[in-house]
Amino acid sequence: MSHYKTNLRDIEFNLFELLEREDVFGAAPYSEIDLDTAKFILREVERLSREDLAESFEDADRNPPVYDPVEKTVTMTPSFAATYKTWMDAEWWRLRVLPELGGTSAPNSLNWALAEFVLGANPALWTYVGIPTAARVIYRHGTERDKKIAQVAVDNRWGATMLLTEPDAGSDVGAGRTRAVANADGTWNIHGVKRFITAAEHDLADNILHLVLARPVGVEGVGGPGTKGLSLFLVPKYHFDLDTGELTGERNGAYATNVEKKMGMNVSTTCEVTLGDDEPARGWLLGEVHDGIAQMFEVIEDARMMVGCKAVATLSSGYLNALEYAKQRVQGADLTQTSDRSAPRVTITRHPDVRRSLLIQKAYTEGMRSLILYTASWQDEIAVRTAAGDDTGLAEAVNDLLLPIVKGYGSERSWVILGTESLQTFGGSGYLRDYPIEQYVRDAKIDTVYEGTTAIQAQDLFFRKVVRDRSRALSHVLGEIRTFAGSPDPVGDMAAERALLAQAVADAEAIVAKMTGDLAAAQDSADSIYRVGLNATRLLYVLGDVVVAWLLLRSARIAESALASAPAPSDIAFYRGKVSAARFFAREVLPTVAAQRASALTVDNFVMELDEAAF
Ligand code: ST9
Repeated sequence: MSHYKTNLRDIEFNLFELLEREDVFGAAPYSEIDLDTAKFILREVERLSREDLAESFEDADRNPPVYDPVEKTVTMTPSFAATYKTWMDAEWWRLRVLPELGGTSAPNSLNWALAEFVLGANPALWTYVGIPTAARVIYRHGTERDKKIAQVAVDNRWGATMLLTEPDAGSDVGAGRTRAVANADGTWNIHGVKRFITAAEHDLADNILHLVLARPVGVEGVGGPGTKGLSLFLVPKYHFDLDTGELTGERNGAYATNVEKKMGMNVSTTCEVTLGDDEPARGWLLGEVHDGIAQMFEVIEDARMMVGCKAVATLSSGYLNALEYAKQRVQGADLTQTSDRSAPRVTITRHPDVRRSLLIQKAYTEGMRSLILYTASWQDEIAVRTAAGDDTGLAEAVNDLLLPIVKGYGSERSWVILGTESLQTFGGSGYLRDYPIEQYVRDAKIDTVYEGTTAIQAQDLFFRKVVRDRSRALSHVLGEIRTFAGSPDPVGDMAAERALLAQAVADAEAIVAKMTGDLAAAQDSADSIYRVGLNATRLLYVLGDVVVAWLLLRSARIAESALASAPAPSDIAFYRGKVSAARFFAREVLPTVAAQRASALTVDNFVMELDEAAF
């Protein structure tokens, strides 16, 4: 039986009842994907993920890929290689490929809904299917030559990687030392060592296209210090004929010189890549312009969305596995009968603390699923507006604002809830390999780390997405939430929860005001910026909780209306669950925002002044 438990009903609720995607599906630029087609694809990918893609999840963890340090090659786990082939042959990945490259343009809201299934079934699979994203970025920024490379890579289903990180350049990408030297024939030779590179070596595809950040040397006006001195190069594992796309059989000098041993995601190879050591590593400058960090960030933004989606996909299956276990596990008597030693034993779903735990798992899972699909709906908006020639400024700003919340908040909350609530529901059994939860926890931890740590997401959120944006997107989103919180509820009885939401918005705004004030004060007293740094992750979590509470309460309002108008009997429990999850989240989580506000206002630089010896 599959480890993977899906929630297609909730995904459809989000797309069609909460986010009204039927207005977008079937219209330009998504005329090929109408509502019926979208529903069919959702059902197909849900089934494929649960029945087929999930199959190698456990085997590939226990029997990870084998690295040969002499040949510098990796032999993948056979069962996982079969899963990869199943997914590639199913062709659904082409919904993410640009139409210009032979793909079908599907709305991002649909694509991220599908991604949840794949990432929940077998999260590492996604890391080997980077080519749709890589090809999109190459096509957008490339010359005719680069577009041809993108086409060849898609047609031949090559692997793709992103090579940013180096041993001494992790969060600080601008500290990278990999160099690029121009050749007379227009190619470049790359020299350096990259670390923590996902999927940089495997035998799943005939070739791998590395997207490499390197610093050009010897060219006037480019290659300076920091991220702005980096350019992006296309460096294949094997050389190929640029006209025909055929592999020449000649190896390029980009080798996996180590594969890391890790806590989880064991089938996703994490490689050290040495470029240009014994043999030259030749590549092409993307678009013949030195704009590497901006180009790479288009890949990074996609990957950050992916990480948030992966985290929530795993939490969702973790919760549903815990729920199934709790419904069967008989242990102890009902709390009202504990003094009666002969009282019947009950399933643990009868115990208050288990109910609390299940409901918080459900609320975070469903609220963060809404967060991801809400963000994706802004990405749909950008595409629709672009196609119509309309201004995309606000849509882009809101998407940018939400991305660090999706990645940073989504990964942190998922990992913590998986470990403290989902695993805990199983008691001692959760610690065993008999159940998938222990692997979920191991596989999910990386989500808070790669693609920019939580601290990086928090800084990105405040400095770039709030301050640099002059709060345009933040004001828009908080304004929407305030309007919702203040509006009457025709059918439900959630006035108290809406009042909690209104208060939480005010608390969040007070934290932003405090941080903005500290930032302004840094002009006179530089160390005032430390206070901003001390509050940054707090703001990330607070805004995440506020947005998630809002989406849950909006969902509850829709569910209450549906319940008031005689829904299908099979839907009654679903809608009641939506209402209860929102109510519970509002009452449990929103009051904590006030406590965060109180703490935020008291942050003090004594933390920074403390002697290291005193830690
Ligand atoms: C990694 C791999 O962790 C994990 C693998 C996951 C699996 C991937 C799955 C596949 C997905 C698809 C992939 C396709 C191909 C690959 C497949 C691989 C499997 N938004 O603030 P400044 C830009 S990889 C947009 O001054 P600093 C912008 O151009 C490692 N752009 O920064 C800006 O210029 P301007 C992941 C942004 O102080 C310029 O950068 N590593 C954003 O110089 C400079 O900005 C990380 O994520 C943004 N949010 O540098 C690094 N931010 O201002 C984490 C910056 O003029 N570190 N730009 O617009 C950071 O993000 C740092 O904050 C820093 C700081 C490097 C940006």
